[in-house]
Amino acid sequence: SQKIAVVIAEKATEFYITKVDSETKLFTGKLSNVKSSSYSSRKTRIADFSAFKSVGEFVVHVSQLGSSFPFEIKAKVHDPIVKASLKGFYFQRFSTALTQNYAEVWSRPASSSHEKIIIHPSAATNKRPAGTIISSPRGWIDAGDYNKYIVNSGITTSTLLSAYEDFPEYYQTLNLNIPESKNNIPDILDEVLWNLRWMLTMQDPDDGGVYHKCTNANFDPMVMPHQANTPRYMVQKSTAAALNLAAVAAQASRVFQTFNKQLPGLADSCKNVAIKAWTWAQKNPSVVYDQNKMNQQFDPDVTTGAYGDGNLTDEFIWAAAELAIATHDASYLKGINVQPDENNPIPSWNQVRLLGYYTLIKHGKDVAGIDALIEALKKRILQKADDLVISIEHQPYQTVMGTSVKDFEWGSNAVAANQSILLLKAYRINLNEKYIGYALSNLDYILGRNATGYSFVTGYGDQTPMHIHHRPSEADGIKEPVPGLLAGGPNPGMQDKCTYASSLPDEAFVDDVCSYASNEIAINWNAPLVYLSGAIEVLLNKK
Ligand code: 9MR
Ligand code: 9MR
Repeated sequence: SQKIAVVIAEKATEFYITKVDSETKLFTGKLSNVKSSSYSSRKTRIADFSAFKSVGEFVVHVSQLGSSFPFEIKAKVHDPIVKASLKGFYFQRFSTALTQNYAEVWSRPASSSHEKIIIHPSAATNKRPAGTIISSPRGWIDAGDYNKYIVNSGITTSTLLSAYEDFPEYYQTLNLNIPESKNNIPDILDEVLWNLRWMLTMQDPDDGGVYHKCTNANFDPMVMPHQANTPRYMVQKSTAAALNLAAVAAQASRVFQTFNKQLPGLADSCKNVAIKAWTWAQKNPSVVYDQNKMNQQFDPDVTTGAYGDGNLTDEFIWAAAELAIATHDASYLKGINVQPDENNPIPSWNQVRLLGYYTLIKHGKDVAGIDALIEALKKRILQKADDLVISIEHQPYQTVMGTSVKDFEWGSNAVAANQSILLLKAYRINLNEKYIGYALSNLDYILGRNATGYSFVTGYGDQTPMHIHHRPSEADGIKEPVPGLLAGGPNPGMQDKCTYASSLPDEAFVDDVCSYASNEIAINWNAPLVYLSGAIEVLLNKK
């Protein structure tokens, strides 16, 4: 595939490549014309050595300027990233001990604090009055904190399920060395099950409503999971939570159908859960989670992540799409405006419209009467993909990421990964290989071809975050952070008010544990990295 390096210098004109400990020039090339950044005074030139095809470890040099970090050219070069980013989910598991044979130096004791969850007054019903104790174990902790939020779990779990659905042969062979590796279910699905089983506990079996989150009142201090023992609550049901569970449970029912032997009844119960959650949302279409308002009404106040979202039209589209496919019943789409329009934001925890579109495009042929809709959706996705890449030639790092200043938000690295997923979905529609190259540009961005020079995946790269905002990594006494976790990335919002070396949109990142706005990790950021790196592995090896 394309091999390029970015040289930050206006004057240089040539580059060459050597082995790591050698001066023999193996390849010489001319640098491109100057590219300017729209965010800083930085000028770059591109060293393109795609024509150099030797396998090995090399360095790029520019006379009088310096040398790159060593890098490898070989087949399956992203395979370690796929495995590590998936294994990152194992490290986020709650309620279980991580033992040395799977977790190496990052082993840790189990925590039982999610086995006794108190119904918060905001979530009280006749059958489950405030103070009732229920159990809600398992699941992945959201991020650097020890709480579990249905909304963010939704897109995360769905993205991993989609990675499997889109590339099943690849994931069937992937061994992550997790406790379930020897069962006859692909490891990626075993990992999904750890969270799915938790998500199912978030539904009130009585009315089908879904609690927004399972959380303590205030964020824990920087301690290990088994030391985080303040009371945990089930907080207020919300429409967003119901629709997230409806969508994920419907998708899970489809995926686990073929594993009915290993997991008897799971697919059917997921379908029932999805329908019940959907029915609740139909009856309660606008129960927004507004944490401030809730705190005015109920005690104790809850100050952890809100994942509040005032606009639920996209959640309805996503859940309706998943249910229509899971039940082969197009009537779920009735009464909802599924028609594509101009407004198709890149997926994130509060923008899930495209997740519904991806599913309809892939599986819609199973449902009668929606052919015209699917054609319209395909056109929209292709249009969106073409819009994303329109100015890539002029970009200083030659990445799709960063063409708009809006890309640099809290968790910007997930914006990059989700842009690439969109590009790969476009590739699946018309098989135009240019989209694979564009998608790869953002994987390169995440792994170091960006204005900070950081590879944002812990443990992978020569310059990679050492001080992520992640309680286990901070409290375990091990120098290296838990590996395979994706830091948030540049975020000029700098909401944490830490000291950053730069506030420029593409450079506002600091490798400091203080910085939860640029250097936390989160499950909804790791999942699209799994999808992207896995897809790239599959698609480049096919060529
Ligand atoms: O650790 C918390 C992190 O997981 C959240 O993303 C972040 C924003 O909600 O908040 C962090 O907690 C901080 C709190 O908001 C303010 N006091 C300091 C806490 C972290 O050190
Ligand atoms: O990723 C979330 C980001 O979009 C929000 O702007 C931010 C503030 O509400 O919260 C982020 O999510 C955090 C969550 O609230 C608590 N756990 C850590 C998450 C990642 O920082």
